[in-house]
Amino acid sequence: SKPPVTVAVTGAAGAICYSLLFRIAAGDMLGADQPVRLKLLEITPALQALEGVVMELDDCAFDLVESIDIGDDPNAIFDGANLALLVGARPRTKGMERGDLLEANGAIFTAQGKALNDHAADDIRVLVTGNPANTNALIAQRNAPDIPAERFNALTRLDHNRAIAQVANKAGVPVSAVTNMTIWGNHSATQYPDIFNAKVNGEPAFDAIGKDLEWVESYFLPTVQKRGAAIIEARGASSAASAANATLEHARDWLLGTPGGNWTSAAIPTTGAYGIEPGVISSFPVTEAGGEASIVEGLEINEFSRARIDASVAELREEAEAVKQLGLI
Ligand code: NAX
Repeated sequence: SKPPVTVAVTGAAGAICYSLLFRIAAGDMLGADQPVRLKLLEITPALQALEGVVMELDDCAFDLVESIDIGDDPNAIFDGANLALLVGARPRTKGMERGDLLEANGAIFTAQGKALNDHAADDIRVLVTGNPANTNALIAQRNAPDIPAERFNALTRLDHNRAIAQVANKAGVPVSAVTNMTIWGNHSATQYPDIFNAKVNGEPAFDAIGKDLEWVESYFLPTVQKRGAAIIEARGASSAASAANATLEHARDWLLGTPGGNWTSAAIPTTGAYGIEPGVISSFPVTEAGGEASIVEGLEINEFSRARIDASVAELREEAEAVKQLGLI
């Protein structure tokens, strides 16, 4: 059988991981023939709860799981990791300003970036789900100078999947008919889901929704941008199973490849493509194979899209500037 892949996951006792870990262990991420070693990081007060999660993983007797280690030291947990899924983060609590949030997460992601730099395997790939995901990924990246910069991604796949679901519903087609969706920019309310380059049954998605610009502007964009808040409102808790699914799909496509003729959305270090200068981690349309992502170049960006992409990238630059001022990068 194949040699095992070592997967480190942070925030392992949290809500997203309560779904994510079981699906990784079942083979949904790396395949039904790929054994995994799980290394799970939590903060000290959550280790007892994590022990309970591990008891449940044990009780599934997943054939693919070779070992499970837990701990509160990132240096030990990231040791030998081939893939790190950074899900744990400090949530925004009442009265917390944006600067406080960036600072609290800065402490986490500087330490984790350094630990990855010093201990992860040479082929390490790092995906940040914990919010503010793009800027947390930037902080980790800048604190890991020995790891190639493009190995740090942030999650916008949930936004991507949400956008597909909305277009499918409007066009009256199954989700499988919707392809070539793109989320541009930040995983925040400024993100831009691009219907103009998306397709429905291979034809322009904008045509398939009856060229209804009013729907795009007043319903589609805000629904995708504010979906997280709508889930909290309805469920009384933030999206967990769908966020776990998106994290898993991002990692799967990154390592195993995107299907031909389609692309996905991933927040990756900017390269200058589409006039977006290096220095932030922004979402793009990407094709992937064997752990490498390439931006899909040459898509037409209309004026409506351009303004919104630029606004979201401007927000990313503000966040990067704020963490620079705090001395985190
Ligand atoms: P939970 O609060 O249920 O779990 C987070 C866990 O992380 C907790 O158990 C906590 O103890 C742990 N943790 C905190 N600091 C840590 C550290 N330094 N090292 C290791 N573990 C640490 O949150 P959950 O619902 O699982 O969400 C996790 C993160 O995902 C949050 O930051 C959330 O905002 C973010 N999300 C990102 C999404 C995206 O699309 N990028 C969507 C879903 C979600 O909102």
